Amino acid sequence: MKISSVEAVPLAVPYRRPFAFASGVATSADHVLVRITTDDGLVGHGEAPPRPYTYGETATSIVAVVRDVFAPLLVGADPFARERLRADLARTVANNAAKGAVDVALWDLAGQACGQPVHVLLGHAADDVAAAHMIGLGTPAQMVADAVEMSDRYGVEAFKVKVGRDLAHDLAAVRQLRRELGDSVELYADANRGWDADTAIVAARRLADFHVTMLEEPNPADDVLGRRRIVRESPIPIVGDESTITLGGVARSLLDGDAQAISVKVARTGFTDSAKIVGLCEGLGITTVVGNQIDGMLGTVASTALACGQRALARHPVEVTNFLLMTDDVLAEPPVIVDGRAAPRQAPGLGVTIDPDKLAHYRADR
Ligand code: MUC
Ligand code: MG
Repeated sequence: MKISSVEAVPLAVPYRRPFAFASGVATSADHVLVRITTDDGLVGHGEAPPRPYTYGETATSIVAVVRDVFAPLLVGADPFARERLRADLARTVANNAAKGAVDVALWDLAGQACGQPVHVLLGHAADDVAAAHMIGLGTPAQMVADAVEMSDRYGVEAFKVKVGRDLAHDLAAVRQLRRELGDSVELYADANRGWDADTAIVAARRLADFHVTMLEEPNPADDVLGRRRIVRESPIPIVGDESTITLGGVARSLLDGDAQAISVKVARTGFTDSAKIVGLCEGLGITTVVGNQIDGMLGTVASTALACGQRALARHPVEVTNFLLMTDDVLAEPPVIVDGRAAPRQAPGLGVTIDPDKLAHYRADR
């Protein structure tokens, strides 16, 4: 089996409302659909969400690097030779989301070729996982309303609360969330580098008072000594996300004392490097959690497959609900969250079908 074509299709699907966080705001799903076709007619899919505030990529840059740089390396290659292709792609630095989408599409193909779902190929650790919901920045009342809806409608009991602006405002939101949701739900926080080290240390102590379990990216990790000071003084673990986006980056961050847990995202490390990161962390006794890059529906299906494939990831609630912001998508069937849990698809590969009419409607290069 050989790869016969690689496409990168920019999409534009409106959100119900913007999703805000300390480093940016997303107003629509302007993701890039990567489609890899083989000479025997299989089609693998991956989704790259452009996050300029995190990786410097835009939809235009993702389309260009996939079409102009990666496609010539992929066409004619064996899609099972993922390690060779990974090395070929690695000759181009960065472009994390573009590489992640290519890797996801290759695993989708491998699963289809073997007649097995991706989570089974990855190790089939769980039949489903608890879902966690990311609450975007807003007024305390808006943030509580979002969480209550997710709890009442979908049974979600774990929430990652965006923080990282004015501390009094953040603490007011967390206080109200804890009061409305009760003690049994898990709250953890993500500042997306919004604070300086001194503010972050105060914040970590105050968040711990509300039984917040972890704090992600409190300040820029490049503030090297400041970050180490936070890690030393925080009563709750500091999670690396945008400062730990590659296998080597995770290793360096852990050795330098920049983070005590790692957020793993299919959207930037695909299945291949996500599994390598999980293995590295498992060996070191470091917690890994599946994060959400404001994934669309395809990315959500992939994140669920990863979590259900790896034991270390299946243990913690998995961030798989933010596709609900989308008014629609190109997938024929949206992901499903029931009783606070997400299950992987049972069909071979990722088990997704692209609706051709929706693709025609939402493609941004018409
Ligand atoms: C997160 O966990 O930081 C926001 C930007 C991005 O790339 O991912 C999200 C969520
Ligand atoms: Mg984060």
